[in-house]
Amino acid sequence: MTARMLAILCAMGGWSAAISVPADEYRARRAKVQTRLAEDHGVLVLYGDTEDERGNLRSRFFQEPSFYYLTGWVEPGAVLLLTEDDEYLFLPARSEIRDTYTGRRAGAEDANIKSVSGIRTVLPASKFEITLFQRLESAKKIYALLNINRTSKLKKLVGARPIENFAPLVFPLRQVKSKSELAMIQHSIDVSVDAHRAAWARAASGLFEYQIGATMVSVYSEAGCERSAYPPIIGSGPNSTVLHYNRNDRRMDSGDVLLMDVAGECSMYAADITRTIPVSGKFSKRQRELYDVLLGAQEAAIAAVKPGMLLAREGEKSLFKIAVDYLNAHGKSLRGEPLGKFMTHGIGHHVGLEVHDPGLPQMPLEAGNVITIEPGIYLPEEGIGIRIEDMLLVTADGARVLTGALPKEPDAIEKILHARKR
Ligand SMILES: [Mn+2]
Repeated sequence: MTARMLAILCAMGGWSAAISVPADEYRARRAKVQTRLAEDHGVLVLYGDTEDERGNLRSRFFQEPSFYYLTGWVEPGAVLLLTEDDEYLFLPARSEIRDTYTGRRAGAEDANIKSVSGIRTVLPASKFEITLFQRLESAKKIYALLNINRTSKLKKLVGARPIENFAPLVFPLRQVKSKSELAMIQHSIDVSVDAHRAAWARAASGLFEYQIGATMVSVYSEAGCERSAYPPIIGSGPNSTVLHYNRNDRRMDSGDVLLMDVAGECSMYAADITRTIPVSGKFSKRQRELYDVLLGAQEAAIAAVKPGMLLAREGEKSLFKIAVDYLNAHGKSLRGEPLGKFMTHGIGHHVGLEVHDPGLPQMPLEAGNVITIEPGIYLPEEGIGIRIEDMLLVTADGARVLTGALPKEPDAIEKILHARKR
């Protein structure tokens, strides 16, 4: 879906219908987990986040991603209990005082709670313990996401019974994106591309990095996205060489490159996009030379993406190695060193409900994965850092670039910068 189609749908009031995961899909995800639970007579206890954990004063409440993946439930304090043949959602008791602060929250006693939640049995949180113990009578295993706070809470309840990590069951499911997830990811990408274009239109010497940040965040906020997928990284000149620079408080100079690693999270799904442009509108000879090498490395890695390849640093299937080999074979530092060692981070990661979605680098890619390919070279001595980051959908026999609407060829970038009204 294009940004324009989406804007039309929004104007028609069709937003939530166009961009959401159907209730059936959440049920199907739980059913997949239940198949696994049936195999080893397991019970899953999944705690949603509470407001104490995530809802501090600086951020609104956001649901724990795997909990959200299986339920779509966005209110705090819920617990999911899944057995091979049953499902329960436990909700905190409603409180009128709390509701005056937060607005009315759902409660287990609500008449429509089954259809609102899509879960077969919804009970008040006070029924959690007794229900868990009933279901544990015939169970052999307890699965939970291992997290210090939540695991200790559960351990107190179940005593000596061992708790198994749920992550290896749910993470592989989350790694393969559905059609509806891909539509939501594409929407996050489209509005983030718009944010980059707005930044390009504004970038100029004399401006502070945070002003570029303000412009970018406002674009995806205007589009209804709930937050940045990660703190915007806007590094000019020497700051472009700092990988997770996010103070964004330097005034830009005309000879700088400007590295922008910025994207929104919309309807819970993240984007992750980096481009590097010349503040003046034209790359210097050296900047252009390095940019061309890095783009070549990125294109070599992208061309190699297909099921079976790895994000890992080692091995013959390593996409990282393809990029580094290319860097080593092209261009040099001022001291004559090959450029590979200046790529000081990994080649990419999975993206989804989290910007760094679950996925171990040594796990072979499979169709349906959404990943980044983001080589970078960072030369502090020259004050030049360049990263180009695209998002890709791994397909049956290759990959499709999802962020292709944002140019990365240096001529195309310069042309757009040149056309700015000044
Ligand atoms: Mn990234």
